[in-house]
Amino acid sequence: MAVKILVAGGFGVGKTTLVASVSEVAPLHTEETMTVAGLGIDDLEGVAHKEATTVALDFGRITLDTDLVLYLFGTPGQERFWSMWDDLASGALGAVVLADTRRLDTSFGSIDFFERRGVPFVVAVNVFDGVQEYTEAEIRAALDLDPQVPTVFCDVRERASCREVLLALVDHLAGVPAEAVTPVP
Ligand SMILES: Nc1nc2c(ncn2[C@@H]2O[C@H](COP(=O)(O)OP(=O)(O)O)[C@@H](O)[C@H]2O)c(=O)[nH]1
Ligand SMILES: [Mg+2]
Repeated sequence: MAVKILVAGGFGVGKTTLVASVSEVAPLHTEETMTVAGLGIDDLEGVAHKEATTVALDFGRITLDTDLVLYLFGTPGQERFWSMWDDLASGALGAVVLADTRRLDTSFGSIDFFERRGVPFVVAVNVFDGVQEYTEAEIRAALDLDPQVPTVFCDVRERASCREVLLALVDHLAGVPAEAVTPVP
């Protein structure tokens, strides 16, 4: 079975890195060097060395089981690309929302998007530089997560860690009653 999964979250949270870490195929991504037009719009606070921003999408594939293949679609992080999200979400069974505790607010939009469309998701907290400053309970409260939404900590640079995130999502999807899911047309 092939399943379409979205990887979302704010600018610089690690979406491209996650897709590249787990993909068995050379990840496709379209990066455009940030232009003067992007400066001032993209929130660079806390993103130390980021030089390029993804304007199209990341795409990767991972075989989790002999009969379970995930196709991963990274969403563009900035609000000015949200017009693409409905197209991207079409046919998606679930999503990973990445979060950076230094800038949690940048993940609100993704969470809201999936909640409103009934797309099940897990929140994966990308622990930058091994510094986990907040407890799971604090993060859940700050993001106002519903009790059934799983949270996991990860390092998106590590393949095994990204696999754990995807397994958590697959477990979560298996437990979601079909009537709770609104198919995106
Ligand atoms: N130190 C550290 N850097 C990371 C981590 N995850 C991503 N990065 C870096 O942060 C920047 C943003 O990541 P990227 O995957 O491009 O974010 P995206 O905008 O969500 O696609 C890149 O320069 C990554 O190398 C992490 O866990 N630790
Ligand atoms: Mg990216």
